[in-house]
Amino acid sequence: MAEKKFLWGAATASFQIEGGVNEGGRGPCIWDAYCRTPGRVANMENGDIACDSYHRYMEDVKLLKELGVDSYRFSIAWPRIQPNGVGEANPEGIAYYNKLIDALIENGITPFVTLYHWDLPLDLQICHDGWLNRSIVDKFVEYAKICFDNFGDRVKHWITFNEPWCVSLLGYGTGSHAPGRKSDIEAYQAAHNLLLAHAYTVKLFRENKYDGIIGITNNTEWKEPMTDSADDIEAAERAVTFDFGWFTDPVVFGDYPQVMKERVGHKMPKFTEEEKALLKNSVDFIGLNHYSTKYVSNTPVEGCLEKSGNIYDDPDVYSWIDPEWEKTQMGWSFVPWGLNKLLKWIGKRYNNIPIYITENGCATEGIDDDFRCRFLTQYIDATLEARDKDNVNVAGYFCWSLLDNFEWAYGYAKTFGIIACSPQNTDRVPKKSYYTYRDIISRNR
Ligand code: GBH
Repeated sequence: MAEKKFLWGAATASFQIEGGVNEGGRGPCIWDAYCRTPGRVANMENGDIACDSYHRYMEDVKLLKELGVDSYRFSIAWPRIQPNGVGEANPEGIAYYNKLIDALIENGITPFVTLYHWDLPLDLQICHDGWLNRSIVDKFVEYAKICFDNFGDRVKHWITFNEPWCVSLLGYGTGSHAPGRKSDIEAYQAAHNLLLAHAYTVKLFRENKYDGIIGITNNTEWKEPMTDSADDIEAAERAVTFDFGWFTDPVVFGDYPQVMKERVGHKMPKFTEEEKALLKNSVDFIGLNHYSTKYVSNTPVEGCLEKSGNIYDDPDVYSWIDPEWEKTQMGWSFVPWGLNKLLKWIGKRYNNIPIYITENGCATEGIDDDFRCRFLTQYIDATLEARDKDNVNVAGYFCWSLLDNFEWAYGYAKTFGIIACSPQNTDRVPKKSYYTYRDIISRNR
């Protein structure tokens, strides 16, 4: 099933770019409500306008074409398809994505579609407890079926979930993302239902014989052992396993990682034998979102980060950030070799399964974004080295992001785009890195 051609791409997500929140019959989502809750999002910014891609999507397609990408990763807003999360498909929502998909294909760009990038229909949260309620599994499968039936003739690359780690841990564990809950139990419960929704969606996809490939996108930093002591090596392994293995072991091996069951199993729901069988090998590829690296040790070291006092501490490790490392606008460290090591780790643990880097990039200021030019160049070098020297099965690379957009709790202050854009001025202005990325693509093709 895996394709041979390396896909060069750029990525976005519906809530972060579309705007038009009250148009085309779209219902409200949990982020619309979260943005209106004081103290949640910087400057109380919201997604009402964002990049206005709901109206200006043809400009996005044109810029993608000039960039020379093979593929565009975008997400479908569930509340455009089913305004309340259940029932008949909304024809205007279907029409919007039909137009986008057709425009991409006419321009030779492969659509790579995420079904869920965090914009849960609000009604499902308020009246049904969102990802905490097992009933969401069937609801998600119904939504996915509408998408497969309407777009599957042209879309051959599907991602069920973007970063279920963020949905669970940030949404239900620490509360820094919508719906803003703070409970370990809820985070593990949400994770469980996300994984089951993934498994039943893939079951449907395969049983109904839709044409194409389907996977999940998971995120993690690389965790480098602080020293070569056995304890630190194990701590680093444990940290990556808690982040990435939490959602990747189940979809490849059929269950949560052993180390999680041993340490936090009392807080986690368990899969039945039937669910395990369904989860096992429920991906054709793994999507990886990767941004940064930290050192990890088993015992505290001078200058290490404070513990968080919440679910973040569950891996029971200490993190240390090298002060010498360059930092992005988010404060995240620029460490390209971390991606190289992570790709090798994933390839080894998951039997050389195909990997798409579905997001990589950085926040930095300005149009003359030399920092981003270096960032992309070096992270792409690290990617191609893993593929060519270490035979890791990397099948594509998507830059995050095509546009400056709504950066969740940070609002519009953090800019990840290779093209400038803001709600105040939605004209698109390519940055220096847009041209650098264009050159990288044309050179490596
Ligand atoms: C992705 O999430 C999202 O998919 C995307 O929508 C978003 O715009 C993009 O990244 C940029 O943020 O605070 O040093 O401990 C990012 C997932 C998870 C990456 C937490 C950073 C913690 C770094 N993030 N991780 S740190």
